[in-house]
Amino acid sequence: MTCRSIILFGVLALCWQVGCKESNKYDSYTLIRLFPSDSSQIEAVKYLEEPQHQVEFLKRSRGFNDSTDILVPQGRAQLVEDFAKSENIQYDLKPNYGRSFESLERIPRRRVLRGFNVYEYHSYAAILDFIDTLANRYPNLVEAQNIGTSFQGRRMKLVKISQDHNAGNPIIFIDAGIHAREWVAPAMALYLIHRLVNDPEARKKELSGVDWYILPVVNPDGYEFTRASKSNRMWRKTRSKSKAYDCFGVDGNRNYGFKWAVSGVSTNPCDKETYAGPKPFSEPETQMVRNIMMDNAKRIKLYVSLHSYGQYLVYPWGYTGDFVPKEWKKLDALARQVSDAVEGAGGRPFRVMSAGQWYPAAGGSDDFAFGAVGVPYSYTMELTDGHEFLFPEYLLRLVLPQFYEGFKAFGAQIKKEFHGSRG
Ligand code: 0X9
Ligand code: ZN
Repeated sequence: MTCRSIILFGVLALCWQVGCKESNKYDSYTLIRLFPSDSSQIEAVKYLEEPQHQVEFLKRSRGFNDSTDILVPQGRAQLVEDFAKSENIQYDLKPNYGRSFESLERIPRRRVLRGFNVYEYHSYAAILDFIDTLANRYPNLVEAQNIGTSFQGRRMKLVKISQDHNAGNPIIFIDAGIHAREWVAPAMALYLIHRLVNDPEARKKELSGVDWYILPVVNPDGYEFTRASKSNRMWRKTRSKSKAYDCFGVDGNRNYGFKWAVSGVSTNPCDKETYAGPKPFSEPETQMVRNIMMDNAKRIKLYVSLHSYGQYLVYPWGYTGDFVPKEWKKLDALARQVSDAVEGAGGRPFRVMSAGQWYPAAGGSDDFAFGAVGVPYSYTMELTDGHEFLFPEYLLRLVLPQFYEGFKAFGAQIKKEFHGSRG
């Protein structure tokens, strides 16, 4: 080892232990929460979506008791404030937003001796390890199916939990983490796996007559990217490389092949948020989810895509807010049952509506499952509200068990309606 490499190694080791100051472009950004209260104010806020304002939209509001949250670079916050004042829109501010990014949660911890703590955020390698360990320990209950590799070559595994894989039971298919920065979604999927496998009650109820297929991280490349540095923490898309431009990533939830790109998408590969991709299913990650759906089309009775944040539970259509499917009452009623169950466990209720009534955006997995595959119940679940995408790790212990009650309600309905009905 040369003298220089010894010093470098020493510095890295020290950083690993005490944490080093990492430059983060979001340190100087301001989080602005706008509270538009009627449709004309909601309409006015759309003006900020024009690219010259350099505003990043974290969450859109429908106007009732909810905020539109945006991140604004240094020097532009005043313009947005002036705009809000001129439109009479209430707002609040959080300057130096990036300073609140927690770095500890990304430091690899020594987990080998402690096992896998479901109330922590994990690396993708640790997640795969957890899945393999369960599949080895409970071979009759858990199957880890290899479904392919991500753009950057990460292995993807579908976790199939069933007391009888040959019984042809109705399937509940859950995925999470299509959006890289929404860390609480994979955490929920992993907690769900943990409860279904380790809670003896689940074998008597949730797993009796119903199979659960869970894909905990749809976009592992993006997920690992958000873990790599603080300035990557707000990444949303995949990490594929655009052929024509020097830009990366597609919004996986605009990439599904049903009414692709008809609303709420960007056609610019360099757009940070909602680029729909060069064509439907351009991404290996969305192709894999599509294949799971198509291969099990007859048996999947419920599909839930886990996202964060905003505490919304929305159903098709997402591509339009002008109308809802004729089955909307059933979709709406089950969503309300789930919301009630979560509230009954001390959690916050969900805002229930069609996705398009929240804001229209085409190419979502929920619309594809419902419209193209024929899954009778299909939802996008936006977990948590407050803390934006930075939901603190210490609160997982509180909210994950509350959300689990919602999944029990989902399970009960699917069993009641479809068990024994065969397709
Ligand atoms: O915009 C999205 O993809 C989802 N919200 S998020 O903040 N997690 O990005 C909502 C998707 C709802 N479904 C459809 N629009 N199809
Ligand atoms: Zn999302």
